[in-house]
Amino acid sequence: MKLILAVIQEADVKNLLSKLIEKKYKATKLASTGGFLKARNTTLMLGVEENRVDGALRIIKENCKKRRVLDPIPPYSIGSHGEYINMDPVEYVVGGATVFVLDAFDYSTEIDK
Ligand code: 2BA
Repeated sequence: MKLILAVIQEADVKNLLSKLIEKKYKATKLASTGGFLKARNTTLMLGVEENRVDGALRIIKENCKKRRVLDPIPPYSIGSHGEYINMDPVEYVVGGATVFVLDAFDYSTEIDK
């Protein structure tokens, strides 16, 4: 069994989850925050049989878009008189998805025995 962790943008969650559930994948949605931009995103956790990992990755790829976002907290610098000078906001390309695939064991099936 594998555990897929997928960090995705909030705008993609609804569509992606319905496609995954339609194909009988089980998923848990966790609220998360990007360390760099400090913007909210979503982490999906999927426990998947090894032979279904590629299918899940394909669905994630098909449903998570790249987007240009502006840093919500633009940088500033301090002028020679100690005044704040606002800098132009920086644009980043976020997504499609940041995905990790880990080895996993589903202990919940053991507890029932
Ligand atoms: P954030 O950390 O808020 O990063 C948002 C976007 O900012 C990134 O998009 C990337 O375009 C840019 N970025 C991140 N760190 C940077 C840096 N040190 N210098 C310049 N630009 C930087 P994505 O790469 O698509 O990442 C989207 C979100 O996925 C990240 O939000 C973070 O929550 C997660 N993520 C990405 N890589 C990760 C990793 N190696 N481990 C854990 N989470 C990760």
